[in-house]
Amino acid sequence: EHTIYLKDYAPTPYTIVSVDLDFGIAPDTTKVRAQLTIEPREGTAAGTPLVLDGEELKLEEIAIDGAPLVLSAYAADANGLTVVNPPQRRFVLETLVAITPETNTRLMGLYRSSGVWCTQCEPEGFRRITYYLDRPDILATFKVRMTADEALAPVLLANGNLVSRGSLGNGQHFAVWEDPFPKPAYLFALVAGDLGSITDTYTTGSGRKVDLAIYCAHGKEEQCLWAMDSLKRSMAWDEKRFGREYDLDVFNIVAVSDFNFGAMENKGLNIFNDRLVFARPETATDADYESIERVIAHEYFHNWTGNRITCRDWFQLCLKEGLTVYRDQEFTSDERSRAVKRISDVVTLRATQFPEDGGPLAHPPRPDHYREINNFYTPTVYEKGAEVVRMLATLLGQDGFRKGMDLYFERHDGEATTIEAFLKVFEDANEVDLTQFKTWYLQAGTPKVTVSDSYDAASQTYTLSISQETAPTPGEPEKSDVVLPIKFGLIGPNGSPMGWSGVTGGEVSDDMIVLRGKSAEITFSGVASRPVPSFFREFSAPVNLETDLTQEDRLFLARHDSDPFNRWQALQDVGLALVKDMVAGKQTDEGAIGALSAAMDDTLASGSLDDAFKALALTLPDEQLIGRAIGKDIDPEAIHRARVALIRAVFRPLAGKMRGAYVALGSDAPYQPDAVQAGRRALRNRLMALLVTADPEGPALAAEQYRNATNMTDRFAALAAIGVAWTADAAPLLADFRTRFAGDPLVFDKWLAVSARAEDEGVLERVQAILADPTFPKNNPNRLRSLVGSFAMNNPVQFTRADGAGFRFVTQFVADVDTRNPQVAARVLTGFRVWPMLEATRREAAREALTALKESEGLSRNTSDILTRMLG
Ligand code: BAL
Ligand code: ZN
Repeated sequence: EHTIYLKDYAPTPYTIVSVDLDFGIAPDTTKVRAQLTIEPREGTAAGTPLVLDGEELKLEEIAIDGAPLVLSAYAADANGLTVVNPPQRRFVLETLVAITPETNTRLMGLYRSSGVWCTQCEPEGFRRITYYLDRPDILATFKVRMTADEALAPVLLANGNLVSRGSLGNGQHFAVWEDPFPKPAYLFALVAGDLGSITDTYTTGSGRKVDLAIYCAHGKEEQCLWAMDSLKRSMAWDEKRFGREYDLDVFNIVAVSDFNFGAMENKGLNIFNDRLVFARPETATDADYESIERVIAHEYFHNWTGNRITCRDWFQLCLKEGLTVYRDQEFTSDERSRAVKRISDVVTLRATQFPEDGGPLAHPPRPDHYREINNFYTPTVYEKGAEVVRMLATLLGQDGFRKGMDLYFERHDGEATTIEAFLKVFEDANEVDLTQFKTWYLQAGTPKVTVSDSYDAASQTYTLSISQETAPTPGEPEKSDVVLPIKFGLIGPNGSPMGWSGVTGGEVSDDMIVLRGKSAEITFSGVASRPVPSFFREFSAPVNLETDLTQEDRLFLARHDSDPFNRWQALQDVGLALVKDMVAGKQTDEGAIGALSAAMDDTLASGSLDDAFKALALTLPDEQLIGRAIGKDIDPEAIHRARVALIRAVFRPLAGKMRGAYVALGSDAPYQPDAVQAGRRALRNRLMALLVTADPEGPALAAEQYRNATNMTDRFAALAAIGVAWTADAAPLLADFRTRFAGDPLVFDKWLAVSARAEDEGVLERVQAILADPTFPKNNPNRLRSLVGSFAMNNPVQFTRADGAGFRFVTQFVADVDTRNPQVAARVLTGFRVWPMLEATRREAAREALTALKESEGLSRNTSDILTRMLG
């Protein structure tokens, strides 16, 4: 089978130095004339064929240096074009191909979305536009000419700077764009359509005036203002924090409705899924505003980490993605609250990456083989990749990290490079050895770190025994020890930090232990009384931690830890321990529940904690996290029941205070998406959601909030609480929501997502009916993911129904969508990754559904790759 290995990497015998493209854009058929200036590399033997990638292209002309090729000089097939005996000097290969964007439902290459021609080329879409060496180590300059009907496509955009444009007199017009920066083909982009826009300017630190524009469907212009604001703040932040300025005269963003990714960082022409551009208070939530800000920043930051310095091959994907996620996380931390951002990111990591790393699809941030690269745009490459960069910054300190980044930009600008080169700049800038650190990139799995402690009052010594262990993952039976930065502190009985006079047995600084080996025994001397330890402050490494802390110790940390992350974590741990006992049917520990209730009460009443933090602290671990903590033979229904029971036990006694706080948090201030207002709404909506579960008056309160809401954050929070719990108000409020926002597809997505997450048994039938409606947009990735993706990923009880109906529905959906959009199909299928952990009946039902799918004819490589790995 078609497996690609990192060890087989070799440069191509020929390289492309410049590209001239001429697009004749027209409905049904678009013609692409390409003139590729090609050179043999030094050492390429005469007679070495030139092999170009190409898919779904109709070759109409082919010539070298102006002379048409005879039939025997080339061969074209379903995978590409071979020129048998190319010249052994610089030459120009000219091809003319016909393509049909209108029938391109895969949304890779050039396609048409709501009338707009647009492209998606990462990772391997450019080969669906023209014959090319479609791999990231081929860096060429691009000049692009486009012609199109003036009325159908008044806007003509491509990468780089606009060189010329004009009318051709016959209803057609043209534009020429030139990108001076050599780039890989995956960063190519083109847009042609009838679009509105907003414009602005930004002047860089060195005085370059940049014209900014965001293009969108007519009528949506004012919904792009937040994205524009976010873009300008991103540009300023990258100058201040990383010394990186923008490098072209224009920066364009286009919002399109049909898009597989969230967005794409094409040089000077970012293309966005419109859900990550459009925002207004009536239709977008605070979470939407924050996502837009984050993704606008992420794509912009790619201009340096991804575009100026790109990847040598797709195995290095996390070189640009992990690093750029780290950068966007830092941006959000600086713009909003660092502690809240860190907690939210860890919640996401645990909800997406940990299950991947602990299941059948586990892979290292830098894999060493793949069958389908599209299946590696994963939480591991992105989120764990960011965690690895964060650990590097933690180990080296902010200054050391910045020195390394400066050297990275200086040394590798204009290159397609590797993780090895990335680590080398930090080694050289800081004179350290990162050989062992590299293991983080090469090995899958979430390490488990176990810590136990003992205190000897007579000698005033305190000893920690720390060890690490990573369980085997598919294809990796043996694991190496990783370098673990363990930020920590010792807390004395009065809640203050405790010092020590000496330390032996480990690598310890004031606030960090670095564990490199399998285990260490670290003894602190001069410790006057038994401390309570706090480990992995700021979640300083992506691990699972096991300690022998008691519930009392944890509640002590929740109150006294100077690290807000660990205060939050301590409450999570208390709740998790209780709910696990409840699932296991152990006698309810009333004392411990009362103590957690009191801690929640204190949190709510605190005058020093901010609202956004309180909202997170008042959230108990979700059902899927509880399932993973149990680890095997899990029964999602039992977990659901236990969690609901715990919420009632903890919060019912606080219901009166919570209602009071809920009322007090109400505000008439006009909506602003800033962190302070958003935090206030987050806390108020958290209280509302808890009351829906814990207080008989809760559902009525939520329904009233729904009706009176003046912004989508409050309206959607109420709808979600009611719709997911499927109370008596759910059906009428969902119906109201649907008609109230009919005609807004992004709000329809919210309706779909809540509809799919309802916890009652009828949900599957309703989801099937929604999908079967002939008006349902069956080719739009956002709609499909909102409905079926939400069901498979976020409805843990009904997706895993013991009768297997949830599983069968999803596999049948995958088989159907796979024929049109394999990327969407494969992504939804990953929802099955929980299956090996389920109890036997559900596990067998899942196996049957997956096995039946495997027997379908003609599955895409995307889907069959996931399926094969899923079944092990
Ligand atoms: N490069 C694909 C979209 C993103 O990660 O920015
Ligand atoms: Zn990215």
